[in-house]
Order: sequence, then structure tokens, then C-alpha cells
Amino acid sequence: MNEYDSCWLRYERVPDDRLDAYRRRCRHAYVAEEAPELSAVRDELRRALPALLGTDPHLWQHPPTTAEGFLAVGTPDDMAMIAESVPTDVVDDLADGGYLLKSVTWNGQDCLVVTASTDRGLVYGTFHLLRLLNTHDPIADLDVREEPAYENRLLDQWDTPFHRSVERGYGGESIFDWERLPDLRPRYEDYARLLASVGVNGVVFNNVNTTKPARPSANAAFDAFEGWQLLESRRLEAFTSLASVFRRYGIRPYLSVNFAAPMLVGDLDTADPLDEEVRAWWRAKADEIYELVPDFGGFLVKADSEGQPGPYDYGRDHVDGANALARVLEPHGGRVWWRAFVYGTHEDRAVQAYDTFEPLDGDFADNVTVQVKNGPIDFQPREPVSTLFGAMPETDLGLELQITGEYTGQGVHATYHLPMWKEILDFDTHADGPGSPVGSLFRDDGEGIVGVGSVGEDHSWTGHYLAQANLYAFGRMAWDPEASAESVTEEWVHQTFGADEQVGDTVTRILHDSWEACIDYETGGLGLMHMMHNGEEYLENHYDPAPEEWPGYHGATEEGIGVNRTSTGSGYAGQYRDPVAQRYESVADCPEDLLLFFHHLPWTHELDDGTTVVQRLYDNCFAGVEETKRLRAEWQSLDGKVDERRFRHVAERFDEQVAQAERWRDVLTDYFYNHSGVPDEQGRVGDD
Ligand code: GCV
Repeated sequence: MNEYDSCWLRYERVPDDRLDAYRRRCRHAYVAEEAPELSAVRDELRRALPALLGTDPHLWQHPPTTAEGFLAVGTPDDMAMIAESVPTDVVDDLADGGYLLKSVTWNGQDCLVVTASTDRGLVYGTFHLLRLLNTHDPIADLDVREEPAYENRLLDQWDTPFHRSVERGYGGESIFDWERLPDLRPRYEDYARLLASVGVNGVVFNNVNTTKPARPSANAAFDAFEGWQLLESRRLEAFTSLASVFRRYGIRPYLSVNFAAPMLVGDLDTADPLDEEVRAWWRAKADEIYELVPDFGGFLVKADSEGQPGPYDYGRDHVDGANALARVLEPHGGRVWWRAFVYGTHEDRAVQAYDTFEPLDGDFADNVTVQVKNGPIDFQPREPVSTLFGAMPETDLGLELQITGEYTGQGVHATYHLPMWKEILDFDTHADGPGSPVGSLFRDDGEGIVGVGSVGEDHSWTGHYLAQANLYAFGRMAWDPEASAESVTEEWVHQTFGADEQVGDTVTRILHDSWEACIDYETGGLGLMHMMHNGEEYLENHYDPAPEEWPGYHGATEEGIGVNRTSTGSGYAGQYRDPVAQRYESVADCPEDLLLFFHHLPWTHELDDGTTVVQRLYDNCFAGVEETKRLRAEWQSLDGKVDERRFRHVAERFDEQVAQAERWRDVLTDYFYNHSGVPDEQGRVGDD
């Protein structure tokens, strides 16, 4: 990887005190037969082992005859040594993708075994082993058994085909050059490697907004293309080459489809999901896709939302729409991911997803997954969790998280999402009584976790070198939601910035403190949200402060602030199960960090510690800026300890982050002051 960063797959020479132990077991490697995934394993070992160990390892395709120790990667059927080294019934019982890593002695030699019952598991196991070498972990007594917590760990690319743009992507233009397919770019494989190394097993390659480009492209000729055209036969044929790259890494390809495709791609005059011709059109299209891409994962659909067509256009509902597509995918083992992101007809947008989908529980086909954003609004810095979690026990659900930082400073601010995701996963829904955290859902077949992607053509991939941590953490958490945030961060930092303790500790601190800082300066920290500038179509902003644009989201008046979502307001709090509903309903019990999401309160309402609401908002906005300055100083302390390119890039972004945090602080505190008329106790706000 030269034109772009290697991210966490850097493979730098391990320290001398590890070298002997590693070389003893990895001087040679045996990788069983030539399945696509195993050729990827072989390539990865060819890249990694010489770089890590400074040796030129032999890679055997047949059981080695060497008298030295070696690394064996294969299923128990591939080699007697593997079958004899691990309990084969344990291997057989592993979920798809699961694997074992084991240190063994074979013919008196120190060896290592990576085994699994599926080729995909061998890919993950190999990356796990390489991670251990990269982080200089001991490998003499390895006895690891790993299985993914969720069957589906998907990446949703909001890349707009042909335009090379990425809606809400801040890492540059799309890496996917559809116009040139079937020609492949090395970057595709490197992206697949990054994703597989953290266990992602599916990619939706195009934006859910299939009828509009995120913004007009530089090349006007491409503006004639729309995302739905990917379903045209010649486009699908070209798509096979992309699919084959990701297949080698155990990643299934998916496409977002436009619900009106039978009219847009076909020449029907309706897309009514109950119309026989429409059904036949989808069936033929699905058959065509599977003929070309046998491991195709399925369709992602945004229907009847933000201008996208859907079943409502024909007087049908979401079940009719989703099931019509599910039916044609079912014979091929494909799945429909149907998004629950709908709003527009209710005064309070928060209530709509639940009102729309909960009554449909149990009616969706077995191969439909309803994909739900983590919160009821839209990836705000902090939101309560969606009321749909735990409310649809008869339906396969997927949790949608945002890896890209649409509302968290985009590619400019260093905002780490893992602490937010942990908070979401740990939230007790009480769906099955106490102790039913969000993370315990999505565990059935057909369920899973989905991340909205963040990569682009930038050298850094993610627009900010530290934002790579969000991509890494997403995959690791979707594999193992119980892993501690600290351990995941530590892994990423070590692999990405090396073993230097000062660098490791500093970057870890920056990441872990960054989210709360962002909440403070962008919201005031009491549950307010969406005070962003919206901008024009194609130039949607979601970055600059503009609380005056959307007063409905924060409810500021001269008397008070916040949105009443209790039983005397929109009733959103009542969509949770008790005792969660009761807790949010009550001003006294509602957690402070969501107080103004659920309640409209006088500016001078006193919080638990006696501080008024408005004073706390002032204080938090100021604290957020001070914290951001502290984080910048932490980064600056690494001058000379991190390579120049990354050091400068992050340092410059921190300067802009501080300036932007100050802008937020000033706009918000002025706005609060102008509405409340209450001066800041410390004289920092208002006339000067
Ligand atoms: C892909 C919000 C974002 C849109 C996004 C949409 C969605 O409205 O601003 O960019 O569209 O959510 O998730 O469908």
C-alpha cells in the first residue's frame, strides 16, 4: 500500500526479543488447497511474515515435510497434523466464521495451527494470528476459540455509483470506479483485507439513495447515471469482478435497489409489489444476479423515505414491499435488508419508526431483516436507543450504526464512536425483563450489525487518520460486543502507531475522551440535538452550528428548552417498556444526559446539583472547547514520535476542530442566552 495508508495492517518488524519464538513457529507455512479464501490467506502470509519476521518463509500447499516448525492453516480434513492437534468436534460446532488458534508440538517441533470448519473462518483466524504478531503477543501457549457474536456484520457503502461521490463520506471520492469495471484497482483488495481483518462479512456497494447523486459529479457525463442502473444486465456483469475480489476475503456482496426498478430498469408501468408482472420481473432479475454472483447476499432497500419510492406509492405496506423482494431471493439463500428509517408524517419524527414497524411484527418473511438506526432521529452525537429494539421479537432485526462522522465533526474532528456504540449495546431494553441489553439482540440467524461506511480515496482512507479507529472498532465490536473498549482501542493503536507506550497511551486517551467533548460543544450535553446547519440539496452540511434552522429538534422558547416526548407531549417515551418508559417519562428520574430530549423545561429548572439548565448548557459548551484544546495538546506532545505525514495531518485537523468547537460554543451559548435572557454566572456569554 503506497498511494494510501496501510491502516492497521502495517506489518512492521517485531522486536528482537520476540523474533525467535515467532520464527520458530512461522518460518514455514502450510496453507491447504486453493479455495479463493485460502489463496487470500496465502497472499496475506506472503505480505506479512517477511515484513514481521525478516525471513522469507516457504509457503507449502501440501503437508510439509520439513523438519522445522511451521504454521498450518486448514480444516481438520486438510491435514492429519491439524486433525490430530485439535478436537474436531469442537471445530465442527463452530459458527460460520469461527476458528481455533493453537500452539502445538508436532514431530518434536513447535508449530501453530489455524483451523476452522469454513474457509472464511481460516481467513479470520489468520488475521487474528497476524494481529497477535503485530502487537507482539506471546504465541507459545495459544489456545484460542473464537466465534462471531452476530451472523451478519455488514458495511453499507453510501457510495454513489458513477459519480464517485460518497454521501456522508468524508474520506474523499468513492474508491469504487464503476465506470471502469470489470477492471480492478488494487485498492479494492486492500479494502477487502481491512474489512476481513476485523471480521466484516458483507458489503452493500451502493448508496440507499438510489435515485439521486449525493452531489453532481465533476464529470457531467456521469450525471446521466443513477444508482438504480446497477441492476442493468451489463452493469451486473461488470459487478462480478468486484464481487470476486471480496469473495476471496469471505465477504458477500449486496446491492441497494430502488423499489421502482421494475419501471426504471425494466419497462413496466408499475412497481406494485403485488402485481404479477412486477413479481416476475424481480424473480428474473434475482435469477440473473445469482447466475452471475452465486454468493450474492441480497438487497438493501430504503423505501418510502426521503423521496425514495416504496410500497406506499401503491397503497401497500412495508411487509408487502419487503416480502415481494424476499420471495425472489429466498430460493438463492438471499436476504432483504429493509430499512426502518422513515419519518415525515408525524410532528415528532422520533415516534414514526416504531409506529410504522412495531404493528408489523411477525409478518415479515423469514429472509427479511428490518434494519434500524441506533436512535430514533439520525446518528446524533448522543441519542436514546431506538424503541424498536426488543419490540419486534418475531422479526429479524439489524442494528445500523454510523462509522462515518456525519454529525460528529465529519472528517475533521477526531471523534471516536466506540464508547457511544458500547453505551448503545449495553443499554438495557428490558425486552425480556431486566438484563436484556441491546447487544444481546440481533443474535438469531438473519440478524446482525451494520455500519455505514467511511472510506474514500484519501491517503488516510477515512479523511482523518484517527477515524480509521472507527472502522476498526466497528468490525471488532460486531464480532465481539463484549470485548472492552479499552482492549479494542489498544489493539488498534498498537497496530497503527507501533509499540511506543507514550504514543499508545496518548492516542488512546484522545480517542476515549473525544466523544464526550464533541457532545459538549455540539449540544450542551443535556440531550439536545440536531442544531446543525442543513444546507442546500447536494451541499447538505450537518457540520456548522445553526440552532435557529430546526427549532423543532430542541424546542427553545423564551420560557424553556427541550422537547416534550412524554405522555403529555409526543408520547415517544411510552414506546419503551417499563421501567425504561417510566424513567424517561419522569423529569426526576430521566438521566441528565437525555433530559432535554424527553422534557421541555424552564431555563432555570434546577438539576440535581442545583445548577440551572441554562447554566449547565453554558458550562458544557465551554468545557467541550477546553477539552478539545486539551486533546489537541495531547496530540502535539507526540511531535517527533509519530511520522511527519500523520502527525501534521492530525495536528492541522485539531486546529480546525478547536476553531469549530469555539464556533459551536459561541453560536449555541448566544442562542441560549438570546432565548432565555439568563446571563452566564461567569460572564462569558452575551454582550461584550
Ligand atoms: C443516505 C440522513 C442522512 C442522509 C442519509 C439518510 C439515510 O437523512 O442525512 O444522507 O441518506 O439519513 O440514512 O437514509
